[in-house]
Amino acid sequence: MGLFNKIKNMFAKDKSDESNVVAVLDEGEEERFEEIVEETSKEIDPSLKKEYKKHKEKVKKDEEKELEEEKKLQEEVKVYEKGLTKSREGFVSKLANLTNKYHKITEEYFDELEEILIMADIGVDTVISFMDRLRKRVKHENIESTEYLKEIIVDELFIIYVNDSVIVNKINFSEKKPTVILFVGVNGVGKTTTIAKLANKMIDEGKKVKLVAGDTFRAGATRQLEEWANRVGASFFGKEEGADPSSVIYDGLTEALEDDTDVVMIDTAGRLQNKVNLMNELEKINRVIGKLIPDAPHEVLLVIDATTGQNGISQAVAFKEITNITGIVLTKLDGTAKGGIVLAIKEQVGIPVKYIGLGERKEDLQVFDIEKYIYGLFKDMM
Ligand SMILES: Nc1nc2c(ncn2[C@@H]2O[C@H](COP(=O)(O)OP(=O)(O)OP(=O)(O)O)[C@@H](O)[C@H]2O)c(=O)[nH]1
Ligand SMILES: [Mg+2]
Repeated sequence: MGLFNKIKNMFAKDKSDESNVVAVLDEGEEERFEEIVEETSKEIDPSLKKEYKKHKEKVKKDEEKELEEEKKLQEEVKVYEKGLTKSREGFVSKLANLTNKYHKITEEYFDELEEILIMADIGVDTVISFMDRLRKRVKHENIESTEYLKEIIVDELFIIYVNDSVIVNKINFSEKKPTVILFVGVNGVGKTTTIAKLANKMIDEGKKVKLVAGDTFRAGATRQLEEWANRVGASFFGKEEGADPSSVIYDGLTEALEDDTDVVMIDTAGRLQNKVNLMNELEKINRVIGKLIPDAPHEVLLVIDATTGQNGISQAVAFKEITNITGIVLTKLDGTAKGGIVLAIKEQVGIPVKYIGLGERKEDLQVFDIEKYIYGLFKDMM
């Protein structure tokens, strides 16, 4: 079974199928079954009866847990579906039209397909190597119909992303408290809101989170972070505007070491007009963090705004040169039809996308999951 069908089966479950799985016995049958158990158990050992009851309770609990997890999964899939609406409408509907227009694969078909992929911001180099692979497969597998090729396209897009690598989208939590996460990125990409959303997620998981206002540059930045901390129930550390970011971070981490914080998230200023300055500043910040907690920061997350397209990719390349980025948060995917940027980042930057922002609500920040992403993108084609 191809990937296309696998993903389709994972998320596009027919609800009536689901209820069939849960209710193996219909109501009448279940009652009769209970009666039989009751009758037979009169003659058997009461401890067995107890055992049976225990077993039944466990089955019920497991079923409830499973339903709960299924519900959570469906909710997450919905966030992907909704957040990728623009991309789906822009890119996938074009792909569907192309399939309708050309029933057979021709050079014109390939040309138009290439154009659609480039428009989706998958990145020119990525598209060229993708088209190469596609042409080869069409030749080797003797594919003639564009309808079938649609499935191969989804397969190949997935391959671009996975591409022999192990996909690490998990946060690297430190065994010793606290885990330190540094957020970097240019102005306005969504660093502060991402911190708030991620803090909210971790607090929900029962972690004690502290937000540290390392952006002392922009007026109001410290207060904005403090407000978010209050709103999501995180603790906060900050100083006055214009203070040395490294000193804020040093004192914030000292406090975190004393008050049993699980996760420290550090906001930074994103001005990049001077690369050398930014590099020196980030170096100093890393040094200060390392002085207090030798293996920290445990994550350096670069936030980029998906609506800026290739410009965002250039930012990622620039940041990668000046500091050790461990993951990317791609925000505002809901605001662009160019959702293909996720694939371009993988191929052109080589840093895993760990989270994506699919809207402004706090639950719209999602762990990046390639299968849900592909489903959200291609759902109408499946
Ligand atoms: N639609 C949408 N909007 C988002 C998303 N993430 C962030 N935003 C919005 O982007 C705007 C900028 O967010 P901030 O978090 O202030 O960005 P920042 O990088 O901290 O900005 P500076 O502190 O000025 O450098 C806000 O209006 C956010 O609500 C997202 O995933 N989707
Ligand atoms: Mg900010």
